Amino acid sequence: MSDQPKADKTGLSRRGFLGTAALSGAAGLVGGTHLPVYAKDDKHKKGQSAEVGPGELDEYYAFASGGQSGEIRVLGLPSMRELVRIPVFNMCSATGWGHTNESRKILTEGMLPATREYLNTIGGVYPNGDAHHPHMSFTDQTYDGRYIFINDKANNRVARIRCDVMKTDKITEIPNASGIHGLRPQRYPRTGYVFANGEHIVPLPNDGTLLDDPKKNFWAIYTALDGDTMKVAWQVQVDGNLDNNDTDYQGKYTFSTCYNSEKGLTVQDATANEQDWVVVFNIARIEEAVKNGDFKEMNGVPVIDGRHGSKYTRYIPIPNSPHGCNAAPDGIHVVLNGKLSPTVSVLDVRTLDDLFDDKIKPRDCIVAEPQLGLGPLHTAFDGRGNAYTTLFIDSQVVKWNIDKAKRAYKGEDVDPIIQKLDVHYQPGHNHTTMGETKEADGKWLVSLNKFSKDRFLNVGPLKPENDQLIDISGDEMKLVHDGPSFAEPHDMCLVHASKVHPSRVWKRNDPMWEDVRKMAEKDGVTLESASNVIREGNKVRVYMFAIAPVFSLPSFEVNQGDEVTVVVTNVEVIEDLTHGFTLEGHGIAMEIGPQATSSVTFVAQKPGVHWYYCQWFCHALHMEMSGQMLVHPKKST
Ligand code: K7E
Ligand code: CUA
Repeated sequence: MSDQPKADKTGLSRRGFLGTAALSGAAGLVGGTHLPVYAKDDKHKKGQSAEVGPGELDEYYAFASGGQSGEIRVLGLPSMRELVRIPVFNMCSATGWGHTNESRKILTEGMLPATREYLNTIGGVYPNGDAHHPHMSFTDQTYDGRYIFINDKANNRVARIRCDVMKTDKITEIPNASGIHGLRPQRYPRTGYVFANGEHIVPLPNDGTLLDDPKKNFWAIYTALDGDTMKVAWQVQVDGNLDNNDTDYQGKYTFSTCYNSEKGLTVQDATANEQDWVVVFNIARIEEAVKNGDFKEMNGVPVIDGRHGSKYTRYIPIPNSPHGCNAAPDGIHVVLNGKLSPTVSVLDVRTLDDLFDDKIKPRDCIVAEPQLGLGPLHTAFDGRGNAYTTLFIDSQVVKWNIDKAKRAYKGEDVDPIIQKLDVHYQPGHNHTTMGETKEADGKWLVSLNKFSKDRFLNVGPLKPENDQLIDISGDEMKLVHDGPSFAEPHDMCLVHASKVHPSRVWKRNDPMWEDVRKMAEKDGVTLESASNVIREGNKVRVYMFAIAPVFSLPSFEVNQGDEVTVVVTNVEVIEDLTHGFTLEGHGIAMEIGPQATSSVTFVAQKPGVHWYYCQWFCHALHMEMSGQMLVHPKKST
């Protein structure tokens, strides 16, 4: 680690910064350059191997959020090879996500009426999303391989991804809240609830009636969705704003940090207080409130008053503008990461019953507060009692021991810090293998660094981030791999491969194309053997199937102005034989996996011959897998 550039507290690489200044001074260059750092020995090869040979499989899936790209990326770990991308909140040129009827249904069905109205003015679906926090569903405190849930901060949504086919199947817009940020699935007994919080304070309801006096009129909302139905179960109105959240291992409490207890609208206002807080939500009491009607209904969901003095919440003061919120796999401790304070605060969940019964004071729930370094953002765990906290400003990951931190808090003369490792540069999230489950195995840690600066070939002003793989299996953390990533895997969830069981081909009765199957039945068409053009007024439905290297319809004819729906079924039964349907000049491309059906609807506006072709390489005669849509011009009257 010592041969790498060190970062200083301004967030600049000291070597990069000085190097730039020195070089541009000496050579009279404008802009300067960086000295490359070459790999020069194999010291990092000691410890466990991150090498996954050709044809070998990784031990873990990494589900990485795509940040502003709005998608999920699936990587293999420890190789860090990117395996697939799952479109979620984005539109996807390769798979047609956002264009096919199946995906547009998923993208619109869970939207609020006002949003749908707005979306009609921009093409019907949101083209973007800001995906931060992917987490797998749990059963009995560990991953169960059913779903990944992820938030969209940009457009206030929560999505669910089916792990059997690795596709998004539900998206819900969260009413009343703004800037859906923290997201965590319930760990016990199962998911269950998916908790998501709104980072930004807004009027309640946010309908234009209360636009001023934020301290009096603006609120943050904590939401519990039902992970099975993806409907909002309840919401809680709180003081301050909300940032990151987590849940306990017992199914009793869920927590969310607040960095803006001031309810300030500017940075100065929002950082004025020395302490903000973590809000603790009492799930059983809130469920009682829903049952007993102690709530206001707003946009169709029960909103419970959880402001100071409420029996449903408690506010525990935490220094200072805390950010990450991480429950340890011991099922007892929750780490609140201080951000503007060099400390993290450790909460013991066993104290919370007494806190809610008013037998103790909020700060009595804090059992350790080690000083770790500058800018603690997120903490991960190895299941051996150690914690790994990212220090954004110091550009380090610090390994520390929870028990020692507790002893130090009680006044014993022990240093909880075990090791600090430089990372490159400015880490946000970090994540350990299985580290948010009771099966935390302490093998690997990934540090998701926000800046790569000089670590990779220069690609211009917009650089990749750097996801670094760290071996934590031994006593010392060892940095073993730099992984450039583009805009911007924000967080990831590292799941042992034995937990996930994806299908090899689709099942023909998948609910994904239920609508199209019903439509075909009405039209008297069998999707698997279809070569039909059905006309109903100016609506035309074109059914075909795909088998390498042909579409069952080599051409079809429509009239200018017709609304055309093309339905393609891939009848291949073997693995990895994906077809596609791209219609030239119409902005239409869709993926059709083996045994899947996909459909798309458009208006045939341009008279002439328009070729369609298969865009997924499928056969030696893949280039020949094509056909023509003939559009007859409108008769002039
Ligand atoms: Cu730390 Cu959105 Cu996860 Cu950013 S939050 S780092
Ligand atoms: Cu079918 Cu390429």
